[in-house]
Amino acid sequence: VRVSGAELRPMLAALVNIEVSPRHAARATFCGADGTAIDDGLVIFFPAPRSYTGEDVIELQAHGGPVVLQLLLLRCVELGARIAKPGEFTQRAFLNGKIDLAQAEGAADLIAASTVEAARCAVRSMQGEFSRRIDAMVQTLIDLRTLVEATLDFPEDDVEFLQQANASARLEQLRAQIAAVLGSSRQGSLLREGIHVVLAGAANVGKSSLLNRLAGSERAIVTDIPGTTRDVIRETMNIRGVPVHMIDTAGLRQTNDPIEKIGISRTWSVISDADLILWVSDASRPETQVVDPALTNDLPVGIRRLQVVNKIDLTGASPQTALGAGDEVVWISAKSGAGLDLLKSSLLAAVGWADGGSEGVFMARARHLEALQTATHHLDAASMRVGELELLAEELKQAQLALSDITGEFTPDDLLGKIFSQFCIGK
Ligand SMILES: Nc1nc2c(ncn2[C@@H]2O[C@H](COP(=O)(O)OP(=O)(O)OP(=O)(O)O)[C@@H](O)[C@H]2O)c(=O)[nH]1
Ligand SMILES: [Mg+2]
Repeated sequence: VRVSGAELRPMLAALVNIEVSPRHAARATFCGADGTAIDDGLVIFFPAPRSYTGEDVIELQAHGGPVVLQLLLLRCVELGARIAKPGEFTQRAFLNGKIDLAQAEGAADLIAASTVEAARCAVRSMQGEFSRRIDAMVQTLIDLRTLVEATLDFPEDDVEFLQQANASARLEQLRAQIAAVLGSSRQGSLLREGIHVVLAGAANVGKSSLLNRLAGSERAIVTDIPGTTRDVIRETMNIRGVPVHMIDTAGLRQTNDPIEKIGISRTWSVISDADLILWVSDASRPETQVVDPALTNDLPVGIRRLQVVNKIDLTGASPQTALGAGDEVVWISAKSGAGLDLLKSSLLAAVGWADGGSEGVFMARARHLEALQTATHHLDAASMRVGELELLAEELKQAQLALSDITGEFTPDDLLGKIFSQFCIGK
């Protein structure tokens, strides 16, 4: 049980039966209002400002069990506390200047991480690595702006002054830096959100078999009867550290079966939300390899496709990848497992995951990517305006504002509310 607030010493004195020295764990009896013992455990007191939230913090470690913890919580409430809102501890840490917004988000992402790689990236953001990169760019921007504004104030020195100060070169350097951070952040956002992959194709080609093989469990029913899968089946798996939400669907074919028809219409609806479609076909039935033209024509832009030719054990073909007409093609056997490593590599490459592990990758959220893109856009404009000082000054200013958004220097309250409400209670 964790309590944070101003002046918690009186509460501490009422809660435990001993004197507690700051930041030392001590064994204590947790006392009820009438002095009876609620539990026997560890207490740690962090006086302000050296605590997670920057306020006085009391941490009680009890034996657990819902009733004991409930009693302990009620006792704290009796002594003046209230139940925390989701993310409120971290929100206070942010408001008291202990961490910046990107670090707070790193904490939430660490808690929610679903793979080891994702956790590693999140902890780096939480410890401020991402923020430091952003802050360094903001600092460069401030320096550049100071130069430009000074030149504006003393027009007689004008452009030569800027040239002497190497303004263009510094601007170019900054653009390279932001491009690098944006690249690492895109990788990180894959780790955070996971990739949505849909298995689609004709009936009986082995979509469900492939799902089972990749998931390492008999998740979906497999039979030799075409039209086996009807409902959409979802399974989250970890492919080389990247969370992949794999969706198995009903095989697309003409049918009069009313249940299968519903399944096929569900297939179409999940296809439109995917990041990547694996179009599965049967090596021994070439007609299944023709990608449904409806799929090509009606797909929303931005959804990538990979063709997977399955059942190569039947034809004796060897596992390989090649560029077909537009799409990359991978030959595999869900039955023998041949070609699966190739498929995993192609799948990750198709969504932009650079296979080099998570080193240097930042756990970015959509709002970070947006801010980085906005800043890039203004810096691009700035680099074409080096001769027009007023416009240059304005573009640099906008770029700085966009970047500062990431660490939360000027973040509006409603956005803060939204960010912290996504945390769990007690964090
Ligand atoms: N020889 C061989 N058979 C396979 C392979 N993959 C799947 N099969 C067989 O193909 C048949 C259909 O497999 P499923 O995984 O149910 O195919 P599906 O595409 O999900 O079929 P629907 O759900 O009906 O659309 C089953 O008998 C599988 O055992 C493979 O790589 N090699
Ligand atoms: Mg199936």
